[in-house]
Amino acid sequence: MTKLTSTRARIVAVIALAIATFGAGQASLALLTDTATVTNNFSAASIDLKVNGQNSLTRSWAPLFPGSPYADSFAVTVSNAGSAELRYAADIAGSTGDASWGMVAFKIGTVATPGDCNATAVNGGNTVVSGTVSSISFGDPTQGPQAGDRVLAPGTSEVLCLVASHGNPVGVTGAYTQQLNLKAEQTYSNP
Ligand SMILES: [Ca+2]
Repeated sequence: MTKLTSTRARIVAVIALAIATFGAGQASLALLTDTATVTNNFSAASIDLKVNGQNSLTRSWAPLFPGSPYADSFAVTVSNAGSAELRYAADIAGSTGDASWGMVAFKIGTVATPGDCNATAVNGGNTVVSGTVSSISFGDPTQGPQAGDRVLAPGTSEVLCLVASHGNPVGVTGAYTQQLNLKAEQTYSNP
């Protein structure tokens, strides 16, 4: 084969390949195609304890007049805004003030709605715990389930009704700041 003939043959081969490739491309445009997608989202579980929808709140109770009957109440909706079940306990560590407030009774009960919160409702069999303004707790924040721990499924809530009262609080003076600490933990695999 001469050199010219060889070159011509190579050119013909390249053109043939180009035509073949173009043809294949034309054929693929006629095929039906489709896709489907599975999006997999992963995340860690959460527990999220709220009081009246917040992480903390402050309530100024009615002022007390020494020697006059005292009673006031406050409803706190405790909720679990997380994705996993929790259990919680309560203590008043960190409270400060005049020790005379220890003679004022303090009760925690449960009621159906915040509007149901008053001393009569709590004393009517819905009491969770009875103590005083300066000494009250329920459950145990120690890891694991203990008597008095309260369980909240994810997305649920309950209304705690706090009641302070005294029939004749002679000798109660000054101020007292009670720090009611609600402490939650996951229940899953615990233990
Ligand atoms: Ca516990």
